[in-house]
Amino acid sequence: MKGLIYLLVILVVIIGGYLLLSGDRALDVDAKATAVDHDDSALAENLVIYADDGFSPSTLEIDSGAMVTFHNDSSSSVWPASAFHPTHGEYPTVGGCLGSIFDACRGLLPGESWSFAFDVVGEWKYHNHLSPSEFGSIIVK
Ligand SMILES: [Cu+2]
Repeated sequence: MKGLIYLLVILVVIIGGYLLLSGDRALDVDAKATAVDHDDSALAENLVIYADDGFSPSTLEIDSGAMVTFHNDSSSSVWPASAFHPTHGEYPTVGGCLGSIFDACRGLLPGESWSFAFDVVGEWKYHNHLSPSEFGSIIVK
């Protein structure tokens, strides 16, 4: 009888310990998955990647007011700016360093990002001011 009680106590400790540990692990995995999902959605939203072969996607469609992040994933600097080179005045806003506020106003080093919110509906072409034959467009609905 005493042996049976010891066996039951040991079983309860083992099963309880297992449930406790696996429960903690499940919580950790959930927390990590949530954090990664959050980061991914923030990054995936309206992201233009500049690589050594140019801007991708070359055309991006967004809602008015949305922010677009230009990320330099290349080995050289990139300077996103409104068409047309060299006046940069197509995006119809005054200010910025040349013709409009849609202008990073400097070269972004490899690994750097620059974000801009588009408030004007239309199709807006842009280019790399440091290599003006590379361009893309943002369609704002
Ligand atoms: Cu330019």
